[in-house]
Amino acid sequence: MPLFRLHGFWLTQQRAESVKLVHAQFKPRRDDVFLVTYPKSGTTWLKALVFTVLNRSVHPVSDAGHPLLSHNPHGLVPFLEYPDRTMYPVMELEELPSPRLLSTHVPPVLLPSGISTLGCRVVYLCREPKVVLVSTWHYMNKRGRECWSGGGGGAWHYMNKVYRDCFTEFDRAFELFCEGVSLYGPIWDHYLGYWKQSVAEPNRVLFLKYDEMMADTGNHVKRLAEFFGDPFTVEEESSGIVQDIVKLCSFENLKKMPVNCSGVTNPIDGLAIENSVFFRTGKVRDWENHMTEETAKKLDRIIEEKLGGCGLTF
Ligand code: PAP
Repeated sequence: MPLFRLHGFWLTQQRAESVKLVHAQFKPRRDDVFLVTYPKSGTTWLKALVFTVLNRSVHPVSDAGHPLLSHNPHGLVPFLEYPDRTMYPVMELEELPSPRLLSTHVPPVLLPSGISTLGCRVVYLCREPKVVLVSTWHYMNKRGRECWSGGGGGAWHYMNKVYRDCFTEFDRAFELFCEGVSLYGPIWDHYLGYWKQSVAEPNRVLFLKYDEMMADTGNHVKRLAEFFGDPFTVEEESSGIVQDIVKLCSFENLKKMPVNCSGVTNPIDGLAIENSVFFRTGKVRDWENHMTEETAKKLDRIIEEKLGGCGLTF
């Protein structure tokens, strides 16, 4: 896929245009909350969890009309840079009422500067890099296949031909990833940028890991509520709300919901995406099915070296 470097990060031309527009035009508000991820690091899950925690008084978790029962999490927490901002103006975000819950995949250098100067809260979720690569590879292949079989416009035919040619070979995707060439990559610079921010400003930037969240989701739900200055009360805890949130947002529960089995979410680059593509296996060690121990060690070594003893490990 033709990628371009913007401030050290790889983006498609279309994505770069969108990101530049956001950088120039988006006006952060002090009470905005941003969910930030490298793609395929658990964005959908984080959106579900934070939306539910923050809106628990307006939308009780056990409510039969809870928005997560009828919406994919991406439909509840808009991205800054999607859909394509050359077609869907950044101004659309200005119409949202405060406090806004928004998300993005951009690295710190491409975030509108007001986000840090105003002190907006950021939750960053990262994931073991080998699994991110595997998840990305499946996603690209699936979307490419779907569009080839389902038809689509000229631009999509072009994009999908590119996906098909470049991404069906896992080995090639692995090589590129190791060179730092992937959408929003290098992944290590993305991780490092937010890691440093979380160390410098722990009350503003919360840094989470997918595997740890999977191992003890309940504790992470509590951490999120505390981070937003709205911890669960004793009454809430004894009512079992934390467990209810964990269950509502779990991979198994969301995956089987009709809206996520057959629905489509808001357009990315002008074309709707099937919600089911956001739910594949939700496993923590899925790389084992795709690479040998030796190959895995190669990427581990690169990641270790690039993170350079900053304290972030996988
Ligand atoms: P995005 O970055 O493209 O928006 P994102 O949600 O990060 O999507 O990627 C999807 C991954 O999150 C999938 O991982 P997999 O390919 O390894 O399976 C998907 O299964 C996983 N995922 C989606 N929802 C959940 C969830 N509720 N709990 C855990 N993992 C989830």
